[in-house]
Amino acid sequence: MKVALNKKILDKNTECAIRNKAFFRDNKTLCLNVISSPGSGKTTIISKTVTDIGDKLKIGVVEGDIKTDIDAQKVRAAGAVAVQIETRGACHLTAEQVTGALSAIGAGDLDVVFIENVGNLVCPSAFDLGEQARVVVLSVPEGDDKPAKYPGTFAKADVLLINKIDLIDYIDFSLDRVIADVRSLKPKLEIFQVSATTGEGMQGWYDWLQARARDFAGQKS
Ligand SMILES: Nc1nc2c(ncn2[C@@H]2O[C@H](COP(=O)(O)OP(=O)(O)O)[C@@H](O)[C@H]2O)c(=O)[nH]1
Ligand SMILES: [Mg+2]
Repeated sequence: MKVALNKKILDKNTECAIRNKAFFRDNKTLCLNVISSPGSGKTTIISKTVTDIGDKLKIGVVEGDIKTDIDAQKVRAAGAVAVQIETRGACHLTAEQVTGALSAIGAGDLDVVFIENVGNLVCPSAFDLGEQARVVVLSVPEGDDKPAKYPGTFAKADVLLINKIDLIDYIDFSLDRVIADVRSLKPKLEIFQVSATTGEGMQGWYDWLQARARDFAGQKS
């Protein structure tokens, strides 16, 4: 006899991600999962965001790295409350690790939590952490072929920050190609061209972030 099982059997990460998402929803805390190659500028973007609009949004950061708390120290220096997760070799964060980090930053009292994932364009995209949106960073020196080579990560993004735009005149990088490639993967992707070091283009990102945080908080009241 065959028995039809309509209930999807969830893996442990998905179960934790669902719980995290409910936590963020109940507390009106917008959670963003930030994914990119190492060195594209995740920490610099988060730090600059905290410096520039930390008076308008209460921001916390969950940092993921294989080793060290260097990035947690950097974002704390910018004024954010932060906790570091050392994955000790793992190439991505898990939803369970994020659950364990939330009380350390008092996430329930924050407007925005950034999760800076372990740097790479492969593994993090396969693991839901319970975030409301994914922010993928691609920096100009990495080359314009990355969306074509790593489509899975870009197809799941909600926002693309093309960082280090200050270097565009010095590097062979076609913005047109990147934009066409990512739009073919995700037509509604929000794209901002920014420089986290000069501040160029950052206002558009801040406007998006503040509007999204406001809408998210409003939806649940
Ligand atoms: N020229 C330039 N350098 C940047 C920019 N953003 C970050 N960097 C530099 O890129 C390096 C890596 O940045 P980091 O934020 O640590 O990258 P992460 O590994 O993605 O967190 C650092 O030396 C930053 O100063 C930018 O917009 N322009
Ligand atoms: Mg970093």
